[in-house]
Amino acid sequence: MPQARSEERNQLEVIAKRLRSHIVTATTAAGSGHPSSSLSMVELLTVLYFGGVMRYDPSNPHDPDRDRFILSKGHGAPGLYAALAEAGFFSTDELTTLRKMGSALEGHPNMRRLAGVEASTGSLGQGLSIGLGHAYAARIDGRDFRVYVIVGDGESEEGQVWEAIMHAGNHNLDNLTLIFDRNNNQQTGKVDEIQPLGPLDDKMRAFNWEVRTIDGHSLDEVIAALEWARGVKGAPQAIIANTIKGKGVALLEAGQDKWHGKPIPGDEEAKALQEIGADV
Ligand SMILES: Cc1ncc(C[n+]2csc(CCOP(=O)(O)OP(=O)(O)O)c2C)c(N)n1
Ligand SMILES: [Mg+2]
Repeated sequence: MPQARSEERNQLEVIAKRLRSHIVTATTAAGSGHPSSSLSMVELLTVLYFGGVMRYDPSNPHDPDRDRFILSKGHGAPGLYAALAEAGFFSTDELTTLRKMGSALEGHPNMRRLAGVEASTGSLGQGLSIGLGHAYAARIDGRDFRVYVIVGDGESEEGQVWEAIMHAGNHNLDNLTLIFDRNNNQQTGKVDEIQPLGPLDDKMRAFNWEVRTIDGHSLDEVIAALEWARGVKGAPQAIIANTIKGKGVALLEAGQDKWHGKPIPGDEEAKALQEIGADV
């Protein structure tokens, strides 16, 4: 790897650790929230916001030419907030106001209260349809912005997700990238034991999407996949990111089907932060 490239890559690793650390401290301070669901998408958020993928300007958050990121699995809000704060949309000091009365950092993202949030999500299944609308708007308005949506694998049981997939494929929306956070777990157990998604890649191809499956915790694979997505013409792109729910914290990784929506207890926090290895 050339020198400059490897320095950027190291910087991304540092940012990923910072995001993990913010996720843990904010949810533990709140005494509620979804750290494990946030931790599984840290590398995805890191590359989208800090890997030169998305075009955005925190001082002009409504720029019509900005790229859009929509967190359809809105309960992963602590992850989104950590990325937005590190990106400069608001101060990282605010992160520990998560879920407190009066804070704009609500349990689920509220686009009316926080710059950088593109869609108010949390009711699962809706984000891809919203992203589809933005992608269409770009086409109609002749703008070249791109739209990225992260959907959970449990969330993919929602029918509306498949309506949006069908529509985007039929209408060749190549400015739309869907990333599945494929952590194999949902709220009450394993996706495959509740509602198996089957061969997701074949299903997406059948809906006229281009597909790639990656290790969602490999920064290099995430970088390469998002680069690939930007080059695809004539079809929307799906990235199936294989991830681990609670990635980076042993306690959560060991019980991926048991920690949904639960913060790390205060007396386990220091250990978790040590495991993450963040120096924030
Ligand atoms: C329409 C709707 N139904 C149920 C819920 C409650 N709920 C919140 S998170 C979740 C599980 C989501 O699992 P998944 O999409 O796999 O996300 P993960 O946390 O694993 O990343 C459920 C059922 C919700 N928020 N919205
Ligand atoms: Mg899941």
